[in-house]
Amino acid sequence: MKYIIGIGTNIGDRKQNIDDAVSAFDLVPKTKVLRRSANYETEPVGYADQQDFYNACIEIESELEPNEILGVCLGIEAGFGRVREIKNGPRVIDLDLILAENEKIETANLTVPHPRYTERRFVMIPLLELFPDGTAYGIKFSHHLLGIKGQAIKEL
Ligand code: PH2
Ligand code: MG
Ligand code: MG
Repeated sequence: MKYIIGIGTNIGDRKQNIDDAVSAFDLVPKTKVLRRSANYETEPVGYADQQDFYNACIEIESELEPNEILGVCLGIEAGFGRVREIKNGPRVIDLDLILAENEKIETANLTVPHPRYTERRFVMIPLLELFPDGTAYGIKFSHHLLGIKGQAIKEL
């Protein structure tokens, strides 16, 4: 199955953090990174008083199940030494499972598609780069961009 992972970072060397996260996905068994968006410098959303983020999206292909991919994301985050403090606050790396092809999942630990991705320019713009016609795995998403106010973003 193919997955879209959203990557975000605003602590330390943000470009290096994204590179390291992508390399980490490539080391996961039965998993390969298919495509990677550009990096984007983005205004913080939800909690303003912090450094700008770098964001990107990758498309991976894996034989692992969605809940296993969630575990992979949390494991890589832990490997970066991520500590969870302020909600929406600074983080060395954040790996969010955005799409699992066109599957809909709602369990205690995991909601896919990601419940807020259509409200976030820092996810939608990299996703649109990967899917220029605005449809991913049959899910049309690009029209949601019209509803997003503010959230400055710059391709790097
Ligand atoms: N992640 C958040 C909250 N706010 N803002 C930007 N620009 N980029 C993010 O990745 C981000 C955010 C929660 O995960
Ligand atoms: Mg996030
Ligand atoms: Mg997260």
